[in-house]
Amino acid sequence: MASIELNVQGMSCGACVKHVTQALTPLAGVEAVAVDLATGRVRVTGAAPGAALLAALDAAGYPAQLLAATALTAGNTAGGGSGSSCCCH
Ligand SMILES: [Cu+2]
Repeated sequence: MASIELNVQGMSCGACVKHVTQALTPLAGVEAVAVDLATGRVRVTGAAPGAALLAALDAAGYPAQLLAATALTAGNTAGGGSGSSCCCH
């Protein structure tokens, strides 16, 4: 089973983890979603294309980059601000 690892920005609490999980789980080809809040990493198991995962996360308010499986150069993302405030409160 293939898996894709993502670096997800903006997750700061358990509710964010839930949001991210709920954004990814219904997508076609997603078998399992494992979120690591501490590192901001999400591992998606299944055949879902990375672009669909990124689009779903973006729509949910969590910009993400692919870490593995595809060399997508995320050079121009609006990063920088490591916000400590939670997006979902
Ligand atoms: Cu949160």
